[in-house]
Amino acid sequence: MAVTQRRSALQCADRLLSFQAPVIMGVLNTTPDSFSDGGRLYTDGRPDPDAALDAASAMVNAGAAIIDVGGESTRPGAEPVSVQAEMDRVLPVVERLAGSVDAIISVDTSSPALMCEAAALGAGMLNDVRALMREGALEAARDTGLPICLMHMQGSPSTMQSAPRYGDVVDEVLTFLRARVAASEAAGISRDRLLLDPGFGFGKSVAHNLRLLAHLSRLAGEGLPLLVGLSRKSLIGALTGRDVHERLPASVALALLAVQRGASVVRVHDVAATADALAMLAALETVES
Ligand code: 9MG
Repeated sequence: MAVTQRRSALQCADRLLSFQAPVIMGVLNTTPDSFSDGGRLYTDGRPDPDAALDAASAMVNAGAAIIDVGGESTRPGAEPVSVQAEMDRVLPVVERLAGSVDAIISVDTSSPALMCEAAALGAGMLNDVRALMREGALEAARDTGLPICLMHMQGSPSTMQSAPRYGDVVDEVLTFLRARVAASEAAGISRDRLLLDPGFGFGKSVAHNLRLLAHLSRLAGEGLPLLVGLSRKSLIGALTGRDVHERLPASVALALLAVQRGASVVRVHDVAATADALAMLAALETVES
């Protein structure tokens, strides 16, 4: 039987990210229209780097090892944003955070220009919901030298939830991610810089999301760290009837379920509550069964 070798750490610019314990990635949206916390970091209609620093520091103090800074809303139905608008939102925040927070700064972008500029300002990771499919993204990401999260999405944010269709969602996500790993390697990005993400909620029905979560260990079997984002997503609304601001308990439960099924990194809004839940899991794992 093949034994999957799991990586124990990842070099993220000048910081080492250890996978000895599950990693929490805190979400920092610089968008005015994000689905759960849009506009929170705005003062007088502009992104406020000091407010971003306060929010990031609070997440780091609560247990986040990565802060994911995004300037494009990818909620279902979101309209595309110009690269310039995305850069204007994200770069001042990356510049303010890098060197000031004790965490890796990840940049959630598909834009090659933003990848390069953010890396030059001190970002330590790239998170691309389009898996480096935009023209020039493979080369830009390669040249940053940073680790990259490749995520699966069916369609685009503006239309992806209208009628997602799969034969077998797990097989198709796996096939797509393998192809993107191969494309990355062909472009000169070594496999040991990559993380994989099934893209919960990105062109998936509730049934698709549940099936992916149930079979997450198959994706973990690829031997690359798995990053999973389920926090406050619409499947929770569909299954509980809860509004986006009432989804903390279910979000924490899903983070725990994902880690139990092989996720190395959980992308969350509610860092402190997630850290407490993961501490309970870690305590349980110290007991011999
Ligand atoms: C930006 N973004 C929103 N949801 C996400 C998810 O589930 N995974 C990743 N990698 N990025 C996400």
